[in-house]
Amino acid sequence: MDFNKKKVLVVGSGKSGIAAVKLLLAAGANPYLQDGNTKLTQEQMKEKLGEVTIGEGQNLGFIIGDVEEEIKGQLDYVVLSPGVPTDNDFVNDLRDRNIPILGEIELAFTFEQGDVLAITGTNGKTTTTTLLGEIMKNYKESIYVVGNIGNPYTDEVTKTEKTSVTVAEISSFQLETVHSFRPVVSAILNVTPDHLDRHHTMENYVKAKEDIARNQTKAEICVLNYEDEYTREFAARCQATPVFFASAHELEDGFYYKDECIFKAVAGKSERLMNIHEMSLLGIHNVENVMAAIAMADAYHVPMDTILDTVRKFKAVEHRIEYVDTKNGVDYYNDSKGTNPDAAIKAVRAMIKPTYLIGGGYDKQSTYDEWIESFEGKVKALVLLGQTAEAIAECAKRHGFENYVLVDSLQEAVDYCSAHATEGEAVLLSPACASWGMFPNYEVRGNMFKDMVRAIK
Ligand code: UMA
Repeated sequence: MDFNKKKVLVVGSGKSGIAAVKLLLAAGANPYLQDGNTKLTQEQMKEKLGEVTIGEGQNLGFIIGDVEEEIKGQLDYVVLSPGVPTDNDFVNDLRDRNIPILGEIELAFTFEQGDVLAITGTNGKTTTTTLLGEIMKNYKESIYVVGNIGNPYTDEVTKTEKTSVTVAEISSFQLETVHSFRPVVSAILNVTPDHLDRHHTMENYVKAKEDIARNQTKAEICVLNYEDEYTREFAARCQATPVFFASAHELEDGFYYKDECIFKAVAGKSERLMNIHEMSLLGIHNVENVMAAIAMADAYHVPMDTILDTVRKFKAVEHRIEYVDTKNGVDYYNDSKGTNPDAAIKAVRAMIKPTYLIGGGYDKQSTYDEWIESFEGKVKALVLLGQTAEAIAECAKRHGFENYVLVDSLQEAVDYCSAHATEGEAVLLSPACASWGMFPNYEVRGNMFKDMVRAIK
């Protein structure tokens, strides 16, 4: 795709939009950076962009709020940031004008020179992507770890070369706007209800996830979770060759977990790879993430010794059931990345001690019943904040869980827990909700939590 001299509207001035504009400028395009947040100023947008080189005859425009008709009429392409809904009136209008609409991932991929290994799924993406990135770094020199993990693909792609490998964490938001994106190895880790405010139906959400493999062929691999009904069924329809991993079934072919060990099976013959106590990650969900990363690296012909050595050395990623500190005999864990009920259930399951659970946040129209049911006597008190606090409290009451308290801020939640939790108990921030509304993202929420915990006397 040639962007030279093309007029391109980049929607959203977050991380992705900023990186996309830089890439487009380097490619000779005339980008407009637009943001729907009318509280922003052009100065702030320029500040976010930092210093950029604008070539002779090249233009860079900044738009806050509505885009003028005249500009819309001249556009060659539109690039959407992942957070921009693809079906709002603004995007529909641009689509009706037959302007090609690409996501930031699609834009980056048109510049990709090497191979791409890509991971999606409702939960486990960041851990699997980080681990696979580490495995690849121990195998090859030029490895780029990009995408939803927090590092825009457009920021890295111009560094890629024929022999490099890009390991990409791809969200359902990002998959809605891919067209030619084609990983040599893909993975769908699991699909449970999430982001239904954006995708509206589970069907749309599943379809977005499946699109990670839409351009793959049988010569390429798609790693799938055998225990998840959506991904198991997808294997039959998948364009790529499916490779399963399973945490509760012994497989004839694929990777599976049995008797605390991970096995690789080929045509019914199993080879034991490792005992899970050799690794430091906790919980069966992490065994699945590890099996997915092993399966992907194996599909890319990385020697098994290199793969397993990396798995053994790998530590949990930040904000994912991350141990913070012990204060007055109480263990504090940060699971700010538990942004949906399924992820939060996994964190509750991984807790061993009676737990004060801090939850609530942005309303993605999730249901909380299964999360509350997973407490099983382990959660001593539920401390709720954010837009969803009351809905979660109602749900808890329906399930007979009455020991909840509503607070106005994260600081108040931490204060409540430190005042009530006693020696031998634990405090877990695992909100089951996104951070948006109260915090810019889950990282900020997690870091604030950690600072507050460290400040406890
Ligand atoms: N905006 C508009 N119009 C809209 C919506 C948003 O102009 O209709 C503007 C906002 O005012 C804001 C900007 O767009 O200025 C934000 O863009 P964005 O929401 O796409 O956020 P980025 O900073 O570009 O970060 C995105 C991902 N964010 C989302 O998908 C919401 C990051 O994933 C990702 O790390 C980053 O690109 C780099 O690829 C975060 C995330 O929360 C971690 N992802 C969700 C999740 O994991 O559940 C999907």
